[in-house]
Amino acid sequence: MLARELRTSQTQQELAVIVVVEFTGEMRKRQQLTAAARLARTAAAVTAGDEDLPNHASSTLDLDASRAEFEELARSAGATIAATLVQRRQKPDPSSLVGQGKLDEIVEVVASTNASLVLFDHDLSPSQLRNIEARLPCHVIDRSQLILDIFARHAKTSEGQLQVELAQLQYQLPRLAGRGRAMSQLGGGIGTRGPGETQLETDRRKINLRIDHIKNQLDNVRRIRHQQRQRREAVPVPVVALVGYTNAGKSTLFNALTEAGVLESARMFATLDPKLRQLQLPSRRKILLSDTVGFIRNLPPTLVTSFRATLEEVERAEILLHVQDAASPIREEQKAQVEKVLAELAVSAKPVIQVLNKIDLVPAQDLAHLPSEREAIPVSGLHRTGLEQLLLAIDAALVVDPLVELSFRLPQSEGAILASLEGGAIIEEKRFEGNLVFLRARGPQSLLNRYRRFRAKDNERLRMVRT
Ligand SMILES: Nc1nc2c(ncn2[C@@H]2O[C@H](COP(=O)(O)OP(=O)(O)OP(=O)(O)O)[C@@H](O)[C@H]2O)c(=O)[nH]1
Ligand SMILES: [Mg+2]
Repeated sequence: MLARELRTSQTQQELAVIVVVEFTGEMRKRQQLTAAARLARTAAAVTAGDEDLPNHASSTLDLDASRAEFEELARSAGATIAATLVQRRQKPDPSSLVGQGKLDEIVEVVASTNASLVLFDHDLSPSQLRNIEARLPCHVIDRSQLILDIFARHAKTSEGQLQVELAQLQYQLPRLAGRGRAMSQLGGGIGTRGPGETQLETDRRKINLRIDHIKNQLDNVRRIRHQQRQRREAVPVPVVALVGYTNAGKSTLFNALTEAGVLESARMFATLDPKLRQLQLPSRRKILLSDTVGFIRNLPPTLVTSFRATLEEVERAEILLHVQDAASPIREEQKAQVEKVLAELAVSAKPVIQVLNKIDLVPAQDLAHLPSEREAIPVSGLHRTGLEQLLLAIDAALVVDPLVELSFRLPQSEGAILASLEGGAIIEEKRFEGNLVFLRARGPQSLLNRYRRFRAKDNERLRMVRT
């Protein structure tokens, strides 16, 4: 299949040289971003998280952390790391990104380690990619291509696979187009179609056809999803979406909360397709909990678009749980990155519950540096601690279908209704009066309203209940 040929997944079990680059000019931009994130902390934040961001971590720590993150990405893609080279410069070199001196060094290291792959922790323009490849006997893959490759490995449903393929093709196209132009000049006026066209131009046309085909298929898949959703919304169950940086522990927490068997993995991006499970809160109200794909800094824009379906649940969620890795040295930066993506999705006005996951990994003396329990709920998805407080916080934040208290008097023969009330509400009081049952129930308005015809008129109580 065309996508298989084009897919950049040459990375299986490959020996890779990693090149981590940091441009001091770009760092300044990142600091501005962190400052912007502080401003963006909206009044809507349920936990009123107003903790001050600490001064931006020193840039050395920054570089170490992003190097470790990229190495983990490379391993997720199946690469074995032969060597890591670090380059810091003021701004990117237009023709080779890293500059001639560094490129010479990369060539040497590739030769001495026999690496079959060079991975750049930065995107390369089509011409940079060509220039670097011209100097090397092996494949060169940039950051976006690597992330796409990992996405491709983890896409499980046909929708996910289509989305990844679309993103890969869209990423390939300009790179191929650049080379295609050069080739057609060599071809010399033979024309752009027909038997005389170059292989790359044929490829480009095939890619465009394939892109159109995938878009059609995706439209169909989405239409079906939309119909399923409408059916689901006939019985309104609010959606609560887990969001967060990749590897923060969203799927682990999702599992812990729902006991559902969703794939957990130490590899990054283990979740690519939306996961949705129903769950009952302490108030007996039901929610749909949605697990999502992890966010990462510099997510390729084509991916953000292609993964819209994954993030659709985020867009329609009533509450977001922002899961953070409390033990990560760059937690604040990861948080800012996630908030940036949320802002792009125009969902930053939604209530957000901040969750500090992996609290079990935080040494006691460091706990004081984290936001207080009032601002962010400490949990361990792995050890299943703090879950009760988290469920209570979700309950408190839920405004649709508020909790009400109502008394009923109904015949004992109405077994189905009794079971429905006892299953869906908290029974505060229950007594038998001959053939009748008196019940005082606290639960979701939608449920209690359904049986209003059995309201106990003599002792009527209908009031909002604080959760
Ligand atoms: N110690 C500890 N490890 C955890 C905890 N929660 C998750 N982990 C580990 O962190 C790793 C990543 O967990 P996942 O649940 O796959 O993370 P995720 O956020 O879903 O990752 P993506 O789907 O890739 O974005 C796994 O190795 C988990 O076992 C926790 O509370 N404590
Ligand atoms: Mg996951």
